[in-house]
Amino acid sequence: MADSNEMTINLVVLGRSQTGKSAAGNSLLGSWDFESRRSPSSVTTGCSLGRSCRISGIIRRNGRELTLRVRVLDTPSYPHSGLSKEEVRDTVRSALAHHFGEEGLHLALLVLRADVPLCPEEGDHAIHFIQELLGPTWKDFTAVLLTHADKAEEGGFSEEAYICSASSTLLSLLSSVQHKYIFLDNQKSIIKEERAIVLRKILNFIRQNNYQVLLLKHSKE
Ligand SMILES: Nc1nc2c(ncn2[C@@H]2O[C@H](COP(=O)(O)OP(=O)(O)OP(=O)(O)O)[C@@H](O)[C@H]2O)c(=O)[nH]1
Ligand SMILES: [Mg+2]
Repeated sequence: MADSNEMTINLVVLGRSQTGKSAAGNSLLGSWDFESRRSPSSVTTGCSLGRSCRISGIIRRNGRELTLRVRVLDTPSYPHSGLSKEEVRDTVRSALAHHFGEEGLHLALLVLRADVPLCPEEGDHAIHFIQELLGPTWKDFTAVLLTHADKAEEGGFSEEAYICSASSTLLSLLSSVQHKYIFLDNQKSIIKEERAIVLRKILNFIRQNNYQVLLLKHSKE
């Protein structure tokens, strides 16, 4: 996981089209590695790995400061405007095995828009897809990233009020991942301080899971 001074965390962003997966990847990396734009068709068509530079001031262990490195795998959406479910699944599966096969995955971030309700069928599809990718322990390795927090706020919802009014589908999803969720305004989190807050939350989730990693092997079906 880390040498004595450094720790690397491996993350993947998953979710529907135009939810802000690539933007979230950029926010976490503090870069513009991934193409992110509004579009009537799915923008990301393949997986790509982005690496952050060394980040200090985020994590301490045994009284010592560690340097953090973040690796994020950006993925095509599911469902996708131009790829079948099987194509997306196989692409993501093989990229996970390729990039994180040896070190393992710390956390999958299921990206949902905070300003759009999560409906039952959509929730089921997302869960089924993550289950297929991560296997039976998916709940331990999944957190929900609620992007467009700025839009939800414009609608008058603080985080607390948002959760009180959220759809039962979202609440049940949050409950199944042990309430690991983060609100994110991708337009703001490129700011260093905002990014540090989000990274600390992610590290907390990883700590809660005892720094376990999910080992993802190539599999043929
Ligand atoms: N206001 C606001 N806009 C956002 C936020 N996150 C993403 N966006 C915008 O939403 C649009 C789509 O973002 P992407 O990052 O391309 O979304 P994606 O999920 O990667 O999209 P696909 O690759 O097409 O699946 C872009 O114009 C982003 O700037 C956010 O938190 N707030
Ligand atoms: Mg994208």
